[in-house]
Amino acid sequence: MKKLNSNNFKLVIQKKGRLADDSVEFLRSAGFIFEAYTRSLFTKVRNFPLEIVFARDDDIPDYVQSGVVDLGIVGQNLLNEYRSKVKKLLNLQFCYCALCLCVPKESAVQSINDLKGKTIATSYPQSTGYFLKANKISATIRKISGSVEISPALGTADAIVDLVSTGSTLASNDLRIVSKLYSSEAVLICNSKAVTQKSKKIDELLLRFKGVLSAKNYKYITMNAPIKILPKLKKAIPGLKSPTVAPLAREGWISVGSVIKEDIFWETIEKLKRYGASEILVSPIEKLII
Ligand code: PRT
Ligand code: ZN
Repeated sequence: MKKLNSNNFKLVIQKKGRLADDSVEFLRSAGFIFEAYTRSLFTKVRNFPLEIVFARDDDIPDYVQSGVVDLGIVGQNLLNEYRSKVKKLLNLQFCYCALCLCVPKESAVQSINDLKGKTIATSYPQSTGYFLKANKISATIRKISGSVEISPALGTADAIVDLVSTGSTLASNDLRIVSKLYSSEAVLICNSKAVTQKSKKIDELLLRFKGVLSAKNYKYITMNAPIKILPKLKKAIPGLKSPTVAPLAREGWISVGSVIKEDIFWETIEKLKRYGASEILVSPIEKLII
């Protein structure tokens, strides 16, 4: 039987499920080359001294906290639920969802204050407990491990606390959201000792991961424009530093290139067009080291 080498640098990801494919894709986009056989317990990264361990997501916070592995990728929801003593290093911007308190559409419950004395079914009993306590509401928590959304229809609960992402499960079960307990996304976590003992390796990894995330949040644009509108363009493109400007064969015209943030992308493009820029070319960025 193949065994994990206890001296190697290790990162655990979900073996199968909603986090699994995106975690593999994220690691590959950070430049790591590895096989992701679903039947093996772990795999070696070929071009970096790192072993990737595959596990059930519920076990990930514990593996990292106990030091069985150095790092892990897991939903923030599990950290909140287990109150794990691990260090969160980075939000990874995938697997977005929210833990929500929901009731049947026709329920008389309008706000969380109406939950007094009611029964709430959930796979997140700790998070639900903290939430009720913080809001000084006394209600019964019924812990179940799956298909939480059918509990009200079965008559076993008045409300549920469950993860919601698209909202389609709620809609198909005639449920509505009363309150959001917290938002969640995939996060990179680290064993608290490894943070100091293996800081050089962790920094190397973080540089790669941040490069991937920055690239996701930026685009590269180039455009042609009359030189006289350059001051206006510079103002409109709050680029990383200053834009690249090159003369064009056409008299009085220049080519301008810059990195631009995704979230202000459309409003900036509109401005650029209005000012007189043309042939605006937009390209994705593979990695961006700031
Ligand atoms: O086998 P293992 O224990 O590893 O996996 P699992 O079955 O416990 O977890 P899995 O794969 O379902 O989810 C892994 C992680 O994905 C969660 O811990 C969250 O961090 C994240 N995530 C993101 C979600 C969802 N979105 C999500 N929508 N996890 C579960 N859901 C479920 C939710 O419970 C509900 O049943 O999807 C349904 C609602 O989805 P929508 O899209 O209809 O709103
Ligand atoms: Zn799980």
